[in-house]
This record gives sequence, C-alpha cells and structure tokens, in this order.
Amino acid sequence: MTERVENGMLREGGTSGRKITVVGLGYIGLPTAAMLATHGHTVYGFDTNARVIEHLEKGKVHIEEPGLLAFVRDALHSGRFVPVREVRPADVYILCVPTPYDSKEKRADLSYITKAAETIVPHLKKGDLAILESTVPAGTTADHLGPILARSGLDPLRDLDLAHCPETVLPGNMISELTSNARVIGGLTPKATQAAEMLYRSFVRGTLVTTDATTAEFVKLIQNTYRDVNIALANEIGMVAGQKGIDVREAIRIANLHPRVDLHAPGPGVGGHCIPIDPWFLVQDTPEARLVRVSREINDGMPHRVVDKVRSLVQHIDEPRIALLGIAYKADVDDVRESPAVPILEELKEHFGDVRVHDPHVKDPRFDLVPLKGALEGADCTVIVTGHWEYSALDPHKTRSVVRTPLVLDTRGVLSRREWQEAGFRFETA
Ligand code: SAJ
Repeated sequence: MTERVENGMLREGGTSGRKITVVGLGYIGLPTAAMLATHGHTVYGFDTNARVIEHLEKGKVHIEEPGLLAFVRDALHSGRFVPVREVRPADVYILCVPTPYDSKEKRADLSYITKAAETIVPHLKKGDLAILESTVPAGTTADHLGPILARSGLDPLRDLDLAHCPETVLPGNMISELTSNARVIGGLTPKATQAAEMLYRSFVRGTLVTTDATTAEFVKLIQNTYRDVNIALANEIGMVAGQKGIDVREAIRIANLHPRVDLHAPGPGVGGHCIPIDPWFLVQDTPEARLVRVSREINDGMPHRVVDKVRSLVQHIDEPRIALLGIAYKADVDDVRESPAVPILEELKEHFGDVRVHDPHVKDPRFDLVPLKGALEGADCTVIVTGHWEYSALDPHKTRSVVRTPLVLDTRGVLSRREWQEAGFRFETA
C-alpha cells in the first residue's frame, strides 16, 4: 500500500486497508465513505434514515452533488463500500452526523452525536480509532464524546484513540476538496492524533495539520465565524453604499485590490448548514462576545431588507406580480438549508398575492416551483436571490419581452447593470 504525504509525494508502507464504519451518510459522510473505499479500505456505511440505505442498495444517492453518484457507484462496485442497516464492528469509527442548532437556546444540539456514539459503544475494543467529523463547540470530543465511549468500559485516553477532524469541503465541489483540502486533525492524545493522521494520509493530498482535539474544534468554528462576520461587514457596507448611490460591488472589488483586504460579498443573507450556525457554537458559552452576535443579527436581518426593498420598488403598481429566482442558499446547489430565500419568500407572500418561484436545482415540493418562463411571465419585479449560473446567463432583451414591468432586483450581483439598463430595465441591488 502506498501512502500519500503532505507534499503530494507517495511513500511506501503506512496505513494498509482498514475496516471502517462511517456513521451518518449525509453530505459529508457519504462522499467520505466512498472516498475511503476507493482508497483501499473496507467501509461499512450506516445511517439511521432507512431511505438513505435503500437508495444506496439500488445504486442511487439521495444527495445532488456533482460527480457524487458516479463516485459512490464506483465505490459500491468495488465491493469495499457496504451500506448496512445496523452498525458493524470495525477498527475505525467515523461519526459524520449533523449537529443542529437549537434556535431557541442558540446552542449546539448534540443529540445526534450522543446517539451515534451510543451505537458504536457495544462494538468498541481496545486500540480502536474513533473520529468525530461533525462541527461542534470546542471541548465536545473531550467532554461529551469521550464520556459516552467510556461506557464501553474502555478508557478513551488510554484504550482508544479519539480524535476530531472537521470537514472543510465546499458543497458543489466536494469530491475534489475531500482529497485536496488541508485538514486539521486533533486527538485527545498525541497517539490518537497520529492514528487519525495516518488514516487521512491514505486519501488526503492536502496538508495535514495536527493539534489537540479542542483546538481543532475551535479552528473550524473561527473559520466559519470569520466568513459570517466578514459577510455582515459587506452587508453593512452595502447599506451605506446604497444610501450614497455607490455600487457596493464595484467599491469592494477595488478595495480588495489592496493585498491585505479581503471583503466578502454582500447578499440577501447567509444560508447553508454552517456559516449561519457555527458562530453560535463559538459564543454559546460566552455572553460577553458581542461582535459575533451583532454580525448574526445583521445577516439574519437581510431577508427582511430585501422584502422592504421589493415593497418600496413596487409600491405604485397595482397587484404586482413578483418573480423570485432562486430558493437554494447559494449558487448552483440544490440545498435549501437555512436559505435566506425561504424567509424572503414567506414574507413576500404576506404582502403580495402573486409570487412565483423558480429554481433550476431545487426539487423540493414545499416551494411550488414553476418553470423559469412561468415565473417571469407578466412579472412586475424580478428578484434574483440565488446566483445560479442560469440567472447570470439570462438575456435581458428576451426577459424584457416576457415580463410586464422591466424592473430587476439583483441581490447577488450576477447581472450586468449596463446590459440590463440598456435593455430598458430599472436595475436595483439590495
Ligand atoms: N455568502 C455571502 N457572501 C459571501 C460568501 C457567502 O453572502 O461573500 C453567503 C452564501 O450565499 C451562502 C452563505 O453565505 O448563503 C454561506 O456560503 P459559503 O459558500 O460561505 O459556505 P458553505 O456553507 O457553502 O460552505 C462553507 C465553506 N467554508 C468556507 O468556505 C470557510 C466550506 O469549506 C465548509 O466546509 C462548510 O462551510 C462547512 O461545513 O463549514
């Protein structure tokens, strides 16, 4: 077996194929399980959702992600990726379950981790490696997972190797990022760190950075908090720029030419399962942390600002018809988790009788989606909420011939102001 090392060169020896059980086959667990199987390991994939396993047994996947279906099928055909209906004993256990956020308490809900850990407890034996990949508040591996695994009668520090290795892949680009991204690996002991590092070296080409488990947990949270706070700053700058009649995107583009400035993009709010949630995990036990809370407030307030803008734009139109383009939380994905488009849609519906929604990627029946032409036909205000490539490719002249009022609100900066204005549109950004 060859082993990949940090500089991308191959080294002989090292981790030979291990027997691994992956608990939780969602956005991260499924590609990770398939990846391990295609790198010589035998992988049992378990999920409490029977539908996930049924899909896999039929050679299908329940997630839309470029390349994932073919990748998972290859792993299944190799015979080394085995979907299972009960947790199987293995030498390595990787927990990839969700850590939802309790929106009332503004805290991490660790119940899935608790249940996942409990399912592996009966199978644990001395020397096993257990890895938590789920994003968690700092200290969870040591103070929450460790004590549960100790119910096996084994000491998590001496008899087991227990580590945290947060995932960092970007939805839409998971397969390549799983191997190319740098990974942070933190064990409860140096031996655990080393054991986890050996495993990730079998498929990661990016740098492996080692630290302790609690620092690894903390690093993941501060990475995503950095993005959230930065986006909040961009959104606030957008508000000021709007008042001064400045094109915020043009201003940010120029500002970012400075080598030490990296302002993010303003938008209709922050969605997805990480960026709007992880900042809460960071500060949940620190009430005096203010900046992170204010940033969350700014970003959570963006959908309301978008709706306010639509209302003021159509105030003189009788019974306006609104075309809402995009329900996914970001461009070119089908994921609607925490999508700012959802509260925008709900609030628009409170004010307007005729809101038509289109999204080329989302298939969720909750949203009454219509074809693009159906959404644009007779529209008085076209609101771009998600920057899907299909929208950046919209032809302003053709769109002009379909809508009733040539008014577009581009919350993502995907359209060319000049081209749309030339086609006769009133062009607004949020
Ligand atoms: N957004 C903005 N302005 C920006 C960037 C993003 O409004 O400049 C919005 C997006 O539209 C979206 C939300 O923020 O609604 C989050 O998008 P994202 O692309 O920042 O984040 P995710 O949730 O798709 O993926 C992130 C990634 N983290 C980083 O880029 C640091 C990914 O690498 C992580 O694995 C993932 O979170 C995670 O699991 O934490």
